[in-house]
Amino acid sequence: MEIVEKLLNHSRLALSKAITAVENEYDDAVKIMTEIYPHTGNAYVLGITGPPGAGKSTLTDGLAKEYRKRGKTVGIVAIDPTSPYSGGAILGDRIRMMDLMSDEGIFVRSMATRGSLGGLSQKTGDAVKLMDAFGMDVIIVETVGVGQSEVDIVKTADTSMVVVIPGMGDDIQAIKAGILEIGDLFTINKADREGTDKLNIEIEMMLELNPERVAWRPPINRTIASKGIGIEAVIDSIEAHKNYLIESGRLAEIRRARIKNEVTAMLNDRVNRYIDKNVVETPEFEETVRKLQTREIEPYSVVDKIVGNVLK
Ligand SMILES: Nc1nc2c(ncn2[C@@H]2O[C@H](COP(=O)(O)OP(=O)(O)O)[C@@H](O)[C@H]2O)c(=O)[nH]1
Ligand SMILES: [Mg+2]
Repeated sequence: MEIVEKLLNHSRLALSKAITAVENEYDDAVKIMTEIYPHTGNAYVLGITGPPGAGKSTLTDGLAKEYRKRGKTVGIVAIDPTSPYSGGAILGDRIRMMDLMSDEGIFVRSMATRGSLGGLSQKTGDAVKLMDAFGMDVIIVETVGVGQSEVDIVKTADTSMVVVIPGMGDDIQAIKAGILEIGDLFTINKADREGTDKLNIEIEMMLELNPERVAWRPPINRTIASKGIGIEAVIDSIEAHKNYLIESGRLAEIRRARIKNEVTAMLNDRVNRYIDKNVVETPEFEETVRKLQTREIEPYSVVDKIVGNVLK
């Protein structure tokens, strides 16, 4: 396909159009992804999650700039609905991003969260693959750590970073549910605020309680992202984690698990669509539901029969 050839030849416009095709499920999206696939698997994927307003986007800006200094190209996929990368950016943020936009080695894209998060997870994966094929060395996926699906998105990264900030009230309790377990590294942003030491101790204690963390102990970094302070140490930690993953053989395992998850999700999606179209949305099914309601039949045999037919 022409668009794929252009993308592989570093056309930013083609990359942008390809992501739009995937995002809106245009007819050529599947064909694009099919042709792109052999060219993927080279980028390092960093997931960043944390509560809204923690400074994830500010931190992402800083990390991207630092990666550029180190000679790496960077793709950014932002799935934060309040992200300054989105159309609803406030002026200050927009200016901040303009900085990044003018650099050819950086490509920023926000994904709309409309529609289901399940679908979003696949679209995010596709956007990452497109940036990967385009040739970005590092791809940063930023998402708000609020729901399970968002956490799942970050889980598929090679390295997952959890951003926390002091003074969130019940500090650790507020973020404990779900997202703390996935952190390969922790960044305490807004370290210019009171409560940073306390939060640091709390995270350390929590990591102490997690017996699974023996081979890799998640480092805790402190940053003041708005001033660009502490960014280099974060990148050093990411590199250290990457080296650990490579040397321990974990990176290959993580990537295998990611592929397995992706293809399983694709299979489920395809089967669900087939059943919706050929079973659920038929007049016979309405009749079946009526008979179930009057207890003329029971659902277990109905399901057995339908699955038997589908498998034929
Ligand atoms: N005081 C302080 N403010 C920060 C820091 N980092 C970011 N901010 C501000 O926090 C607000 C939210 O940042 P943003 O990056 O959009 O957060 P996100 O929702 O996690 O992506 C913005 O006004 C930033 O300027 C920091 O280290 N210290
Ligand atoms: Mg953001």
